[in-house]
Amino acid sequence: MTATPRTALTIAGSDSGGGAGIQADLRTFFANGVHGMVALTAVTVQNSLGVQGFSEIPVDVVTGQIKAVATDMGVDAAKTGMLATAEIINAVAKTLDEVHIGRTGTPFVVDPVAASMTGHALLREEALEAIRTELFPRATLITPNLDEVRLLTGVEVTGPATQREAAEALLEFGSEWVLVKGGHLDAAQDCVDLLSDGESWVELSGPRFDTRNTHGGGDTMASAITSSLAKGADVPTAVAEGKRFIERCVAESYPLGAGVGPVSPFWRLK
Ligand code: PXL
Repeated sequence: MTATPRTALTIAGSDSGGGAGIQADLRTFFANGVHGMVALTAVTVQNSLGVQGFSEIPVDVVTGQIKAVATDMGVDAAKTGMLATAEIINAVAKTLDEVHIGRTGTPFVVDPVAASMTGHALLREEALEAIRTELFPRATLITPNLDEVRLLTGVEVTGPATQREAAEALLEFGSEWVLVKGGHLDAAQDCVDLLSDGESWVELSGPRFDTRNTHGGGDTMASAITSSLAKGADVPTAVAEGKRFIERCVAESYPLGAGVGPVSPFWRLK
């Protein structure tokens, strides 16, 4: 018999194109040697050119999936991606408490997915408030990109000072840690992410790669961090490992379809 690997749960939507959403999460968990499990929240219709629409999963089916895996198989770390509606967010938050995911329990990463890279909304507008009030206070770590920072706080990040201001504003919502990702900043600069729990401040700097194929990048980074947390890393270590992982995935991204191709964890398997 083989030893059972650590487990990670993604609560997120499906990308029919296979590059983002649960597909990105599962391939990242797999590449990191973690057994991935899913609570599907929505099914998007999309390809490399963008999202054509989506349909959400009934709320009791979303929460049922979480309870089913948590009560039997056990969850070493969990993350959320696309959650679609306030109704799903509220029900997920309540269920996470029941199975002791988040807060002082199992490490819990919230990637506050609001829109696809091409600008298609993946979250109904009134759901933003539920992310702030229901999910952030339960989160070990939240991982917004700069568009999500603007939506959530109104802060327009243009450099180190506003990046810190954004992190402080986000921590007010009650997560333990925040990672303000700088990937969408000035294209001429290195890619600098800022991690903080309000006391320690860590700048993570890395190269920026010249590619248009970055579909699924945010999901892949959050899943890589979740994989490390599932294996017992502390948050600063998990984020540093996630950053190194996503850099390679962006460096080895590939074209697929006429639009934006996916980042890729295949290098890990070579
Ligand atoms: O990358 C954000 C994202 C998350 N989840 C789903 C998506 C996307 C982007 O398109 O489709 C299902």
